[in-house]
Amino acid sequence: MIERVYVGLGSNLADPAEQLREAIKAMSLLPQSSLSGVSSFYVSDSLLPGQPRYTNAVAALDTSLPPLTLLDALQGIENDQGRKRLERWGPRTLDLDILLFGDRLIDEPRLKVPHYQMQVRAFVLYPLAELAPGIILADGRALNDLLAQCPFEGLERLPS
Ligand code: A4P
Ligand code: MG
Repeated sequence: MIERVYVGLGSNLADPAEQLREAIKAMSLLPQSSLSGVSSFYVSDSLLPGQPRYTNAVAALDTSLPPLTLLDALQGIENDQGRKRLERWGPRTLDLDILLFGDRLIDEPRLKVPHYQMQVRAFVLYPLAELAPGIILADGRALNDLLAQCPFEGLERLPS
């Protein structure tokens, strides 16, 4: 079964936009998968003070990989791009989060989907809306309602 997955990308070190482009190329080479869209890139302040600004985007992937296999593959891409998991929440060259996985609700120790914080993150919701306008999440929430609660303020969309 092929399912549509939305992956959030973020970077705030080592030329973030280039990190995102490399990650997108790597995702396009994943087995049993095809990349079907990439949003604009957006720049915003870190949620945590004292860190460089982040560049974020969302990619759409059609895949028949099972969720944990895809998570392993995405973590492999993070590691290949030099991410050091020294501190949780620390600055990172690349963070790949599975936002939505078809119409699944996943609650496993290593994987929670929909991503637990997406509803409060403009840098996730606005790029997602470019690829999936009007989508209803597996838990019944409407993206449009989440957008209405989450101001665009503070996001800068980079020209493509
Ligand atoms: N995990 C559980 N669910 C998922 C999922 N849906 N997708 C587990 C991916 N991973 C998931 O993640 C920790 C563990 O979460 C993984 O081992 C996986 O099994 P991590 O990537 O190792 O750690 P992290 O990135 O430090 O934590 P997290 O929670 O992903 O960090 P956040 O919440 O993404 O915060 N400001 C702006 N403007 N833009 C940003 O992108 N990002 C952060 C990092 C802070 N501020 C930011 C941004
Ligand atoms: Mg993460």
